[in-house]
Amino acid sequence: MLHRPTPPVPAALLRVVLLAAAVDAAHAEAPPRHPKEAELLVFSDVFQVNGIIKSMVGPFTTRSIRVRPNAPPELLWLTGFQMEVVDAGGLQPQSYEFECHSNLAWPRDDPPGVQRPVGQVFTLTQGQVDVRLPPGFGLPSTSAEAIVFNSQVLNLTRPEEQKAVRHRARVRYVRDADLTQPMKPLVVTSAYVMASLGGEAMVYGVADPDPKRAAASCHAGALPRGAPGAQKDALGRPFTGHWVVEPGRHEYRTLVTDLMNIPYDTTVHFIGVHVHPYSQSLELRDLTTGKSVWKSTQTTHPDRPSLTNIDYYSGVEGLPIHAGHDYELVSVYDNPTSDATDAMATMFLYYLDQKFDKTVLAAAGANGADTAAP
Ligand SMILES: [Cu+2]
Repeated sequence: MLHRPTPPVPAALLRVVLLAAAVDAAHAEAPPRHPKEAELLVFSDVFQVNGIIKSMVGPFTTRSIRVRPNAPPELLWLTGFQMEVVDAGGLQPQSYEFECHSNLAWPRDDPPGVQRPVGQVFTLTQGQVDVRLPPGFGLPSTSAEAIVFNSQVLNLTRPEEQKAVRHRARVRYVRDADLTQPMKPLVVTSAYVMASLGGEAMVYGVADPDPKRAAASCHAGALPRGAPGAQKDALGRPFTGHWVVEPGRHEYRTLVTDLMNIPYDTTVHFIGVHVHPYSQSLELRDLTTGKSVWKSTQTTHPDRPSLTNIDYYSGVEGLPIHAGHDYELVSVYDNPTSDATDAMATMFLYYLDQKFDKTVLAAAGANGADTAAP
């Protein structure tokens, strides 16, 4: 998980479904493209797959990219991201079972006058490999920024496999200069489920929770082998966003109010979801109202640990979100095997940026603000 501190569809909702039978298909559905949308093609290095590669620990590529490398600096709107697994030559489609995740991230330093809460631009995961913001919405950027492309290979299903594959991704964007109507700016924040590594269930960041918050207590869990270390909450207690899932069905909760850090009442127009195989659902709940904000469901192949679908949200109308409310994430995993597996459960929330000032970014671009990659 890459975090900095450490989508008109009919009505408001568009569910994107990649059928179980289509795990090797080239395309999932995404919302309609913007009439002026362009794409940048990006390739990972060649990944050699020799047997099983667990989640989050396989070979990966990290590289800085410029969306319009040879053009003068200008204001751009990032509108979507799509990936395919291909052979080493870059042309022949291969199974999505070789996709762990593909990320686009902002450079380490934001342009002057711009503050982005998390580093994420877009994250794709096996089961959710083709996403687009709703029509008329974008993530503002400048062509002078070196955006970071990161892609990691996976193989949970083919122990005998000996194969070289690459990830081929498309970064979707619209030039501000091509617009006839202004884009609505979105900003990304995130929320993720965590396990307590302190030996007992704890509420993230809260020492003495009231009963409502106490119900969103992180379960006591363990780090999978090879996973990076723990992160500490404001009270110095260890947690992890990547935990071990024992056989059977489990429900995990986390209080995510502080992680989301919503600065004002606004609306969410896109939610990307990152989970691992055997995840069944991930729901964002408003603890203040007691209502569900949105729930994503997932499908794992009936015979093997391969995600065939992860729902995401992309809506023009949006989902109201409030600065003074408490929120929890509820993740359900059902591990049908007799062995432990591992989990992550993250929502990337894209809310309407009410403070966006186009002139600030335009000025940064015009000055050629050459931002460094992490
Ligand atoms: Cu993960």
